Amino acid sequence: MNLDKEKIRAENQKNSAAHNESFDCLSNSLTNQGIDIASVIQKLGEFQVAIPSWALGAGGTRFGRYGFYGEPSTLEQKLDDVGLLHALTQTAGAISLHIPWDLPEDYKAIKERAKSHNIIFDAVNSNTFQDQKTSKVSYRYGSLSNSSKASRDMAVQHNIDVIKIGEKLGSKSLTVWLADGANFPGQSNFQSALQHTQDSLQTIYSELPQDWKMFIEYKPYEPNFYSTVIQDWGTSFMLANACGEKAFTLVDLGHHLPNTNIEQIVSTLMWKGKLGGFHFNDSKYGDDDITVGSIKPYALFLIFNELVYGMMNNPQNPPLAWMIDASHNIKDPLEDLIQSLEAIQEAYAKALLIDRDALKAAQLEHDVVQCQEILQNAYRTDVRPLIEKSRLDNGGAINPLKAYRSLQVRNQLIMERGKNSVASGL
Ligand code: RM4
Ligand code: MN
Ligand code: MN
Repeated sequence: MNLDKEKIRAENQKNSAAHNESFDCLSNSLTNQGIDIASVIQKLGEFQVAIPSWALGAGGTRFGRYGFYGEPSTLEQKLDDVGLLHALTQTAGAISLHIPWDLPEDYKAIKERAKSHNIIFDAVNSNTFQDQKTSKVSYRYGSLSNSSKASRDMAVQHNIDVIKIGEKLGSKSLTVWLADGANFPGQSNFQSALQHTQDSLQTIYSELPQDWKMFIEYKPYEPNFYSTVIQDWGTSFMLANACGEKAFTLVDLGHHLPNTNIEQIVSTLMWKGKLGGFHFNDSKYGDDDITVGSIKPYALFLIFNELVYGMMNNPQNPPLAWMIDASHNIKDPLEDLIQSLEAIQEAYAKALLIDRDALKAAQLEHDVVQCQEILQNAYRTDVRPLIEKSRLDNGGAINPLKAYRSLQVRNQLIMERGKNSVASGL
């Protein structure tokens, strides 16, 4: 289905009085503080986040999966869902595909469909954590790191195939996330596993088109519970350096041990010009993949503080590929993604409000109290009217969630697709 612009406009009519009132009030107060509101609103509009194809259906856990009615069961329908999100929010202008969950059949039709929704193809993700029915060998004991050459070769070839698929769609980057590791001490030799991984990544890298990037994602545990080959940012950074200047580290917010200072990792990588991609989600314990900002919104704000600082001060770091990597069992996936997009925009907007000159001065004076005041003054500002304004200016909904419900989008999807359609993926 397509969301008619007229319908969104009609929804906005209902909310415009309340929006205008809160926007006027906030813009007066921010202008008095010397903030250039127009530039903040423009930056918010430019900030586009890719939606992963696997977040459009309900995710599962190892205890089961509760599907959601009207899930997209084809790649075309997944594109339609991202199109709906983009029409409402104007911030979801890209999709990230996972191969082979999303194998395109008719490339021309797929590209046209994406174009009709005004969405582009972001990073393509390879999958060497599941054996396919046609696989001749297994990833049971690893893929790029496997001690068996046959398994490594198959994983390398898969990544090269994924690049080829991405090229046909107009993607410009490959994300490699490895499940490789060990479940028990002694199971594998750490150094050989790392050496094999480096060799395999270098082979894949040598097949990367000139204008492409490779993102290397790290994760400390799961599905292996004793060790993961690319366990942390340092390992990813080291491998990216071993590959070359088109290889970068990818930070996924859920891929850290509890209480890790993620903002400091972000800062270090940007300073080195090696932060390439970013996966948003939130978590309480591990890689929980729940709605962005639902558990630790202040941590997200502090991360955005470093991202904004890096975008302003680190020309050595290329523009980042932003993606939501969330998926869970309970909510309507589209409502969940709308909430995540809102949380991302909110943290970004707050980080844009930080008075950076004042912060620098307070840091140099060692005025610790003032440093905290400056950060928290930005954090405590209710920036939602700015986000509403940016969406409104770009043809989106003032309140996407309200509009989604009032336009009965899910009911229409169920009518089109049937109640029991199931999305491919996790
Ligand atoms: C992993 C990781 C990857 C994602 C898979 C589905 O934990 O976050 O980015 O591709 O999950
Ligand atoms: Mn991820
Ligand atoms: Mn993950």
